[in-house]
Amino acid sequence: MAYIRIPTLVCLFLSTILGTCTSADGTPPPIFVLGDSTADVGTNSHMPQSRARANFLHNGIDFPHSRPTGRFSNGFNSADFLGKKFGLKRSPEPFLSLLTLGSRFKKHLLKGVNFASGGAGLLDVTGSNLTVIPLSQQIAQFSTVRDNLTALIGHDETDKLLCRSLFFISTGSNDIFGYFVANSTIPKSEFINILISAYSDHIVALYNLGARKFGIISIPPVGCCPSQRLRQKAVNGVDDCFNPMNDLALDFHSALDNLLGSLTTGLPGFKYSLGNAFRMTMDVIRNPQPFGFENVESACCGSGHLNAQGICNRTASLCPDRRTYLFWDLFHPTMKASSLAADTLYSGPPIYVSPINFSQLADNNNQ
Ligand SMILES: *C1O[C@H](CO)[C@@H](O)[C@H](O)[C@H]1NC(C)=O
Ligand SMILES: *[C@@H]1O[C@H](CO)[C@@H](O)[C@H](O)[C@H]1NC(C)=O
Ligand SMILES: *[C@@H]1O[C@H](CO)[C@@H](O)[C@H](O)[C@H]1NC(C)=O
Ligand SMILES: *[C@@H]1O[C@H](CO)[C@@H](O)[C@H](O)[C@H]1NC(C)=O
Ligand SMILES: *[C@@H]1O[C@H](CO)[C@@H](O)[C@H](O)[C@H]1NC(C)=O
Repeated sequence: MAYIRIPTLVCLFLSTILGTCTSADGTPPPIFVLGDSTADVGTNSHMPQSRARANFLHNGIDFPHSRPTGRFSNGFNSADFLGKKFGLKRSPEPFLSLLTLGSRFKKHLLKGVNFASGGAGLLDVTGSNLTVIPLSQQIAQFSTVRDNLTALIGHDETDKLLCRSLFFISTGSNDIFGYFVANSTIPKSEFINILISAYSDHIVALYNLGARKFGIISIPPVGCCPSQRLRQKAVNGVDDCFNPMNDLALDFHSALDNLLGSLTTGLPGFKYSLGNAFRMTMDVIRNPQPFGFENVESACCGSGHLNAQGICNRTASLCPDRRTYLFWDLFHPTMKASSLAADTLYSGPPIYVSPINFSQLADNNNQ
């Protein structure tokens, strides 16, 4: 046989040089999701000992069949809406439920996996009191998935699959909550450095496992969530966002922006898109009407002042029109807010998502 076969090694070498991850047939990219409750689609429901769970009503009231699924939302969350943008029905399944799937494991694995765990953060200490899966452990789980993929389709195909996969990470809010709950004496700038250094380690670990395309969602104005408005009232006696927390979120965003820019030079083929959750949410809070929101201060589901003194559960009070609320419970956005966020991440302008948006991140013809 006298045909010339280009060795696989050369192809991989070339694709590294060119920094491209191509898909021959244009199939949607697999999606791997890591992070916290904004993206958890049932991880913590698999851990009965976890104190950060949402697998009970009124959570899930707007999910198909009004089913509580462990999502901290009245329905779908951002991971679901991002999944839809890339051709899935919703978010990929949680890692912990894939383990129970048996023979259907493979079919699901090839679409991607969701590792996000409510209460978790960048630091292992964050949420440790609640029993959650910190980011480092989520990455260890991803490493297992990579082994499973390798066993299914081999090394080369796994490398190719991961190269064109999207890795969405939504984390950091709980680290900031932790900083204030612990009344930490670490100076703020030093704390930001600790978080950014941890983020850098996590991204490099994922890169070393084959991840190339990162869709990163930074910290929203956590000081404006109903629970922190309560804190502001208690501490300073005024109705407003708790601004020290927002300042930290803002500083985190610029530090993360710098980090990602600098990682680009050291990691061949690394590609990212950074969603500015602070700015997108703040713009809605300052000017809610065009987005269809009528209440951007209270929780839709909860109890007490701003519906933020108690958690959302079956006996909590529920707002009449959930589509007009920004916040579902004392910490989390409504399904409507999550849908808007996903739209902006997918196709928004550079003020909200940069240097490219998530649709461009997935686009192989536009490297
Ligand atoms: C982001 O996404 C859209 C849709 O894919 C794309 O057409 C557009 O050029 C991007 N927007 C900006 C402002 O870069
Ligand atoms: C864990 O809980 C204990 C007691 O409830 C508290 O003193 C400690 O600060 C908490 N640690 C963290 C990291 O939140
Ligand atoms: C996935 O990989 C891990 C670690 O190699 C292994 O223990 C586990 O059995 C695999 N699961 C499946 C379903 O293949
Ligand atoms: C937090 O720490 C400061 C000084 O370190 C102290 O004055 C303040 O009372 C503490 N607040 C709480 C709620 O523990
Ligand atoms: C709901 O949560 C509140 C605290 O916010 C608690 O008092 C109440 O017992 C809970 N209801 C149920 C059914 O667990």
